[in-house]
Amino acid sequence: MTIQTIKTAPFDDQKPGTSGLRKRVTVYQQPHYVENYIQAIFDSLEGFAGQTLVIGGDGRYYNDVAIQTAIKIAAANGFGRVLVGQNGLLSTPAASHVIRHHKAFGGLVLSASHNPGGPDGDFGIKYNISNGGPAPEKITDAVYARSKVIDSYKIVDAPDVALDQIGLQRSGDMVVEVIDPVADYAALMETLFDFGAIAALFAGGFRMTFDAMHAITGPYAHAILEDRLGAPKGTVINGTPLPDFGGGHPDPNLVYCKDMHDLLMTQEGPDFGAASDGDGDRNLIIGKNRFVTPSDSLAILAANAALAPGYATGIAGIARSMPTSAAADRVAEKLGIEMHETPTGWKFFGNLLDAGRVTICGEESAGTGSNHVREKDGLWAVLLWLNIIAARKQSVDEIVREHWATYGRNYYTRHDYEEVDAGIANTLVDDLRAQLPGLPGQVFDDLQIAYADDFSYHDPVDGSTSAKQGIRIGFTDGSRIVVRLSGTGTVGATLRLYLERYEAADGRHDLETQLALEPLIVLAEQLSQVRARTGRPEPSVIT
Ligand code: VG1
Ligand code: CO
Repeated sequence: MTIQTIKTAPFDDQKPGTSGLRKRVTVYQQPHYVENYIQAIFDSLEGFAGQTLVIGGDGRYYNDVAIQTAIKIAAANGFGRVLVGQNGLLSTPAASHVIRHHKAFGGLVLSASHNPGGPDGDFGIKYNISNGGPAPEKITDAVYARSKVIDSYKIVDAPDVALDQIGLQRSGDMVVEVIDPVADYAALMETLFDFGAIAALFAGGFRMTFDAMHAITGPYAHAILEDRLGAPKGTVINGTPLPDFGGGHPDPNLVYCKDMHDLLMTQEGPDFGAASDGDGDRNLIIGKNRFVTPSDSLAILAANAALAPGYATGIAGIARSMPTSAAADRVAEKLGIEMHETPTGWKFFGNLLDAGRVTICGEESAGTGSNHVREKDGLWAVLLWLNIIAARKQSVDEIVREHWATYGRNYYTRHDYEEVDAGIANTLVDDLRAQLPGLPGQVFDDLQIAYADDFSYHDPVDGSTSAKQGIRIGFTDGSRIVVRLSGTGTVGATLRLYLERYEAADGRHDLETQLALEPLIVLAEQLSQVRARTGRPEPSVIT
């Protein structure tokens, strides 16, 4: 076997964000860009000689090229075995499961999640550790530091692997095993949920539509929903992964899934609609005449988890990202279990899950998951919803209304201002931060500020601190305004404004969300001047 050491010069922009290194495909296509980054990852790890590395991605443009490169660099660096999904495919949650199930040292997840794909779209690489979860900041910081000084990488001079052929091959001295991307994951789902009850639901005429958005969940949804659970053929739409996602934007929100939403608001439409994003870790849940806000979905799934066999003994605790609404907190309080508030990004849930302190985690960005893997999991959320619907024999709308009548409702919305000038966005956040000390106690109409801070997280398991995780302005009635900058964008800056108001169990639960939050929207503008400073009359996306 020939191991080549190739001289290279560092790039200055290989800083992993909220979820790996995401860049335009054209950035990744620069000579040595992929090689440098993967070598920087391996240079930041210890003890992987002879161990297993999992590789898979969401099938987007450049997946195939980057995977062949990754395999050759892994072989040259001394990994003993690579497990790779057939045709390079693995959803993010399935990759997490494969890492855990096969006791791998770690894995490379190739995805830019919900960002568009294709030659002009985005690409991404993320490293996950042996627990199956995204590498913690200690590692991502080390990777970035290494990437700034790297001067060579190692690669084997070997032919490409036939990614379409399941079974054993070699790259240099390293074993490469091409695996069925769905089998392990589908088997895991079967241990968690009452497949018999869900199959009976479909057999009884319950109808759903699942939009895989031409992305990774197609093969998983076909295999699980249609083949195993007996949902009629055609239940899964856009089920074949395409390198450019059919030209679409694989983000399962009300903007890109508007047609499904509108269908669910009609009498003729199905009973249940769901979708997942590019890499399969997000979920959209819509019942007939009822869109479920991700923050509410987290709370409802946690409150009802014990109805599924995998969680029948109850859950240990719940964790949510800071901008996610406090709806889940009320469930934790009632169940008498731990509740944790973490910074945005799944990597912060890993320690809590590993320590057994929480079972269910979620983010307002349509991510929910549990201790079954260490990533959020779109299909898992869909299956838990189906299990709950089957067990409670109620519609989504009834389940949501009963939840509010028990716990109260947290009206919630997120306003995104995408691709704004990075300088303006940073100054805006700096100026807002400077105002924080003077805000507590101030009254605006009937809203009184109780606290105002820049969120700093102290991990109770490893003792680490992550500062500057977003600005929180909390009010005495439980309302909140949160402002933070996205860490996943690839062009300019994206400002996220999160707004929340609590309405008690006996209060009004049928207001239109944007109207219910109007006073907070106005106050947020007054304090932050997002619209004035960016010159944007309205948000690019409202979720
Ligand atoms: C966004 C979401 C965050 C999510 C992250 C990755 O990050 O807000 O909740 O974990 O995307 O999700 P940011 O920094 O842009 O706000 V995914 O589905 O892109 O892996
Ligand atoms: Co995703």
